[in-house]
Amino acid sequence: MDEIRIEGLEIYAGHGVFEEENRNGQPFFVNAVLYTDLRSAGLNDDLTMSTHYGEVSQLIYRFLRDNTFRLIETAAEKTAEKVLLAFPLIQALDLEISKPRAPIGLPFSSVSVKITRGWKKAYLGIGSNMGDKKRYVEEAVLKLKKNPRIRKVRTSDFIITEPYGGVEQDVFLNGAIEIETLYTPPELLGFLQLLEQEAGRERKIHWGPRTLDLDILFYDDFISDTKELTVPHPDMQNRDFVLIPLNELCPYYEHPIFHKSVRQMFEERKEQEESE
Ligand code: A4P
Ligand code: MG
Repeated sequence: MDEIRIEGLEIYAGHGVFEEENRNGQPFFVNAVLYTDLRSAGLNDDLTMSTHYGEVSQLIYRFLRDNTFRLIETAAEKTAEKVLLAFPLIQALDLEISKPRAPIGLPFSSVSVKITRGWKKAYLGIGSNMGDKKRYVEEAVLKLKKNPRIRKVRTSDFIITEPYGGVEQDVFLNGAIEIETLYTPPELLGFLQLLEQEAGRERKIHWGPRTLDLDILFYDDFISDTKELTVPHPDMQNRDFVLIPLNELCPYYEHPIFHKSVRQMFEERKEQEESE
């Protein structure tokens, strides 16, 4: 991806663990690399199609001058999020904050932290088979859309599906959702579980009836196999209620372990069903 670079932005500010640092202040230096597509702006000579590096610099400058953090880690984390939320064309950024006069008591030239943060694409499975299913699902989508750390929410059609997994229960309303998010995978899971709780979800029977179920199907090319978080979803290739809506949203998306597209998994599942 193309880059806009800001180097050596100097800010006199009060970040530090010691009270004198907060009181007296000292110089900090920021380097930022903004990852963004510059093609249209370049071809059209039009600033509105790009991100104004002056405005980004001003925002970083004011934010770090007007707030006080103990750690430069926190200063970097908060500044990165501020920039990503304020400038939607920036897909990701590297942010480095250095502190050349940190109270170390030894000769050194500088200490710094550098982080990379950005919007990550994720796919969610959503299902309901209790009460007003349509309302539970619609409310969840609305809450995803309202969260500032989630954007570009796109939903599949919602389909009625027979219960899978052997538990006798009502039919499900199922769908898939594409998002971009600033959350890490565990943070995203935490937010989805909050939405489940708000829908009055009770965990009684494994694979049993539920007002709302939200699963992370894919998160970028992230792979995890802990009990708390298994991504990609370990059983997706066997589930029509996942593959049908997912194939509608992202047929060419590649499974990071099987290295198969969603369409391929969907076709293979159909073949398997036909031979059963
Ligand atoms: N967890 C691990 N990985 C993930 C992930 N990728 N996304 C953990 C979300 N959660 C994940 O889930 C149990 C634990 O899974 C959580 O604590 C989380 O840390 P749960 O939602 O409390 O329990 P569950 O839903 O009963 O179990 P599970 O294994 O999540 O079931 P599924 O896979 O959600 O399947 N039939 C139809 N037609 N449509 C359905 O939607 N859903 C299920 C439930 C069964 N049959 C269905 C449908
Ligand atoms: Mg679940």
